[in-house]
Amino acid sequence: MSAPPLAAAEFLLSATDPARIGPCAAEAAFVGRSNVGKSSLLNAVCRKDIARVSNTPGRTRTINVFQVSHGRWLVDLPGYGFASGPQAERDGWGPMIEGYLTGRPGLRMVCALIDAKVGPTKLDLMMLKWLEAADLPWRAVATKADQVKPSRASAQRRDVAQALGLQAEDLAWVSAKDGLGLSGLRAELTVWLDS
Ligand SMILES: Nc1nc2c(ncn2[C@@H]2O[C@H](COP(=O)(O)OP(=O)(O)OP(=O)(O)O)[C@@H](O)[C@H]2O)c(=O)[nH]1
Ligand SMILES: [Mg+2]
Repeated sequence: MSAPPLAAAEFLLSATDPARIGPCAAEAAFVGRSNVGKSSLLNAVCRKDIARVSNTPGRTRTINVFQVSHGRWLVDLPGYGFASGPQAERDGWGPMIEGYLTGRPGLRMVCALIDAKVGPTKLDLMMLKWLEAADLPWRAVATKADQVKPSRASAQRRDVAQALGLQAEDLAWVSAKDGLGLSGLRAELTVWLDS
């Protein structure tokens, strides 16, 4: 049976303790630094405003689960790097996100969001290393691509990909604002949730 469209997604639950989130068949999560556009991207792929968005970094403070169909979830996570400085770097992204990511057997894909214009920060690179070490599948997604001048876009995509050790075509290049790249990402999400 093929999965229903992502537009069927509805808010299911919020949690701060990942151990209290029950099992599911398949889920895909959005991670990235505060303000990179995780909640906006979730809304954009679902074509509805279900996740809360804000100009202020640190908007999403809990693990927020959206159900596409029974047991098939999209998960919006709090951002990292909000409190900057050496302490924050040592702390990584904290027990909540780490606990979630390591405790989900149904986690099919981690969409790792990177700002298309800024490129990967030190914390972004640490996060990817961590995902690799934890043996979790991840997909690099460059957000806010509308903020890169069209004349710079292909060079910037190549540079950001290179900084991540990827080829340009292995870096999804999306904008929640103008819809760039969303249909491809929707198709991927549907496949992951269907598996
Ligand atoms: N230009 C542009 N702005 C965007 C895009 N996506 C998100 N934004 C803006 O970026 C800001 C942060 O967006 P959020 O979706 O709340 O970011 P987040 O990663 O969920 O942030 P936290 O929940 O704090 O971790 C908001 O002001 C959004 O309007 C995009 O594709 N293009
Ligand atoms: Mg958010």
